[in-house]
Amino acid sequence: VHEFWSTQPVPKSSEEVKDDGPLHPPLAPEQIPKDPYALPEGMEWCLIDIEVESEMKEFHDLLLNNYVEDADSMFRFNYSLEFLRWALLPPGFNKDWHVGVRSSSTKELIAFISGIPVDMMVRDKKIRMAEINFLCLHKDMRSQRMAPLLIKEVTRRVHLVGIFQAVYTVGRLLPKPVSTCRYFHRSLNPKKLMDTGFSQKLEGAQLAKTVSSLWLPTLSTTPGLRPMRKGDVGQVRKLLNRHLKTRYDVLPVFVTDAEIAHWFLPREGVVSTYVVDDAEAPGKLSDFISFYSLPSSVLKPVGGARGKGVVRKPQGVKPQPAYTSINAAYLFYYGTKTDYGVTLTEDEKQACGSQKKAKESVKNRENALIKSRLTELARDALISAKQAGFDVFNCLDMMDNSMFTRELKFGPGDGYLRYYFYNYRARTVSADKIGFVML
Ligand code: JJ1
Repeated sequence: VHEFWSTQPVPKSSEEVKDDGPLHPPLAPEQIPKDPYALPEGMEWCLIDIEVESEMKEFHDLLLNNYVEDADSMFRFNYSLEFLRWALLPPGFNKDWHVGVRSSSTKELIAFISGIPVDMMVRDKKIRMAEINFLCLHKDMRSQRMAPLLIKEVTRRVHLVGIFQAVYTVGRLLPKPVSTCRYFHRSLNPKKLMDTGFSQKLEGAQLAKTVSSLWLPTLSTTPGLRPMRKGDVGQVRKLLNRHLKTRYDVLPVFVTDAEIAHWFLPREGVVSTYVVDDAEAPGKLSDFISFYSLPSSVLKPVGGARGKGVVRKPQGVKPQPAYTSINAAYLFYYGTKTDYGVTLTEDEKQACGSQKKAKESVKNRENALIKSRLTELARDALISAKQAGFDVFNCLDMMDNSMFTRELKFGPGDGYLRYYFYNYRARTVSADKIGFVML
């Protein structure tokens, strides 16, 4: 069934994984092919230099017309140029991992795959991995068995620097996910979402009721909330690493301040990060939250919409304005202090009856505190996103997100995101233990 994946170091779908570890040991240098894999006649490998504007435009164009769509092909991810630079040029990036394929005759870019390095923790083990993303094949090139070649080629290049594990996410089911997460959506501009077919169309009293229930204030409520600045980098690194390590089983480790600066300092139209600058101890941060901007093109524009960002059908009898794009914010990382100093009095310990019960009781109270803190932070993220003109706020049911999605009126989407490792067999991880966000 899986002509390609059955040849790769990934667990079989049928296999029940009992413990964690590599499927094969590191390869010796002589086991790694020196030359790129052979491409079909008429195609050639190339590198996309992310710092060269013209090459970036070609890459951006490939994604714009050919990248990920929802199940009904109504929307397609539309990553901005600035976003792609952010995603592919983190500290320690490797330019050889920005791999393209061109048509030999026209030199048109017809496929792409990328990797960036990441230090991952999988339960108690720290593993240097390649994070593989933006695998994209031109629509005219589908079903020519090209994806396996791109995957093998990027794998070869990753092997050359002594890395033998990778992490990737896919909407579809392949052998074999380490975790399955579901998308959740929070409407910020419900009418536009209905007009574009993103959410179910409502009318009359139902519409009015929904719109008013989704109302948000214009100002955030957490005292001391402000955009992150350079001087916050060190504290954000500590908050984040601590939060990830104490709460989740699969998580990246941010080793340097340069990585934090790269991933979190606000970039207009790309990533927003807010920190909570404690009023009691000015300059000491207690929490932060971030989200990134990833619009989707509307593939089947329908009439009825009015206002900015609309197109008119040429020479129609009646103008049929329609939206061409949905501005979506996606929850990125957050960190909140994890030590709330919850302790039980002697009497309370007695009442618990056992050590185990007492520990559980502390955990429950801590979780209740984290839940209310995160809910307030996430509500402020919704408020900022709405003020910034986003139409919808998306997240997965990963991390501690399920603590606030219901209260903040997120609803489940029809999309899933599955997490996979290459050459690492790991026991299944529940969505709420995934602490690693892919762009
Ligand atoms: O965006 C997604 N679904 C939307 C649109 C569905 C249109 C019909 N198929 C959706 N909308 C409902 C929103 C509603 C708002 C009010 C509350 C209730 C919900 O469900 C989905 C995610 O749900 N997106 C996709 O399917 C895109 C692909 C996701 C896989 C990404 C793979 C990335 C691989 C690279 O790392």
